Amino acid sequence: MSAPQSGTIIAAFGRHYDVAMADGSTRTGYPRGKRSAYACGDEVTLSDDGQLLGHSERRSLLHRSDAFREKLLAANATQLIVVVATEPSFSDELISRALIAAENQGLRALIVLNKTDLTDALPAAYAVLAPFAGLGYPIVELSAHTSIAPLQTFLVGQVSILVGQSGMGKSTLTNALVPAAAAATREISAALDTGKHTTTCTRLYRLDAAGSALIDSPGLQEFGLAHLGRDEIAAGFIEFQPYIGHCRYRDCRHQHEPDCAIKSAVAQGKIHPRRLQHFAALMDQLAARPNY
Ligand SMILES: Nc1nc2c(ncn2[C@@H]2O[C@H](COP(=O)(O)OP(=O)(O)O)[C@@H](O)[C@H]2O)c(=O)[nH]1
Ligand SMILES: [Mg+2]
Ligand SMILES: [Zn+2]
Repeated sequence: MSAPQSGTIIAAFGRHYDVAMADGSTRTGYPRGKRSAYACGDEVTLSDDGQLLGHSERRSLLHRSDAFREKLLAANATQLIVVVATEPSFSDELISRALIAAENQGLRALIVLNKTDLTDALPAAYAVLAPFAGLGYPIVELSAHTSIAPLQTFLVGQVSILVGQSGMGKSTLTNALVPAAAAATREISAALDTGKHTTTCTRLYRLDAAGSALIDSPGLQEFGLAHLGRDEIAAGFIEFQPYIGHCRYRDCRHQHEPDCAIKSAVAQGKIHPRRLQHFAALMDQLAARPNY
């Protein structure tokens, strides 16, 4: 037996992983035990016979969860990119949730508004994005069919994960940014045609030799944050921070309590009402949790 080798997980499937090894080869890794505790982006050690022996300490870990299960999205990402589009319509609550997850893990965050070629739908998209535009999150407008140039400078030196509802154009963006991704997509559709099962979860693509990388994740309709507590959720609303601790009640939920600093800030136009609605929805979910 030779010594275990180290590598990086570049694709996470249900029960196995693709691991890019230092020598440039790709090997398949299998977790020990039933529960998969690895994510795309994890730096792992692999035994001779393909067992995953562990991962190094994560600089970040993105996951989403509901009351019943938790799903790891990516390890060691440095930037989260929420992809929305002029069409179909998208959920601004999902944007807030993704941003909270990013803030919680200390990731940079930005929003891509894709499909700007569909100009009729632009005003509506701008209106939905307005609450985020004022918060300092960059909003990069582009048409993935035409040019991905506006996004490129944001990717340099970052390990970026694309998240968003399906149909927003994440895969189109990835294919435009990474020629190898386009090839993988073709392989997958070919495999699907022949009836083979190829459920890709999340995939990491290297963008350059300096370590910039892009992670494409499958579309998500929900971004559950059941693994975060009340204070962690509140901390994810960056514009709330100056007001936190200034409500009359220490345990203020910022809903119906008197002398609420957050509600006052909303009334004064300093916090967008949609953002307080998103916060309230998260608090309701938290309260409905079995063991809260
Ligand atoms: N008009 C237009 N359509 C686009 C653009 N980018 C992607 N699409 C289309 O949107 C659909 C969903 O794209 P896809 O990349 O599969 O979205 P994903 O589910 O987020 O990965 C596809 O039919 C794409 O061709 C764009 O810039 N303009
Ligand atoms: Mg896709
Ligand atoms: Zn309050």
